[in-house]
Amino acid sequence: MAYAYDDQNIFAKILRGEIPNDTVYESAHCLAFKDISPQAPVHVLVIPKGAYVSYDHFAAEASDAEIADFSRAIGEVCRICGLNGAGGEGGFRVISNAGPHGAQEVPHLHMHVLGGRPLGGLLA
Ligand code: DGP
Repeated sequence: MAYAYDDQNIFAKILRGEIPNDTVYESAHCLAFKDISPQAPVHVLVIPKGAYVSYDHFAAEASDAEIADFSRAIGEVCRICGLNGAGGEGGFRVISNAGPHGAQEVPHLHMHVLGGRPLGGLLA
């Protein structure tokens, strides 16, 4: 299927430097910045620099380099923010909303990285 990307979405504007962001991490293919409306002590959004609407779009059309970089970026954000999912104390959640059923607000692929408190059950 064809994926339509709206280059006027707020994250496209952040990537173009048209609106500011609080950057946590940047790599060749990704930018990670603090969510404007944090739901936890750590709430970072990791986005690819490429024009992808959602994870299925990204998986279908991104290069292997972009996919690897995105995966590494999420791990780097966890490391930078002191989140550790490998047992013991703490932990985190990575989630990506897509489309109307996923309650996606911004139509540019983003992973929410949440942590710093017990997050409770996944489904409300
Ligand atoms: P979602 O529902 O998954 O599309 O979440 C979009 C998130 O983007 C939401 O948690 C709030 C955040 N957000 C919206 N506008 C801005 C913005 O201008 N700057 C930042 N940093 N975050 C934003």
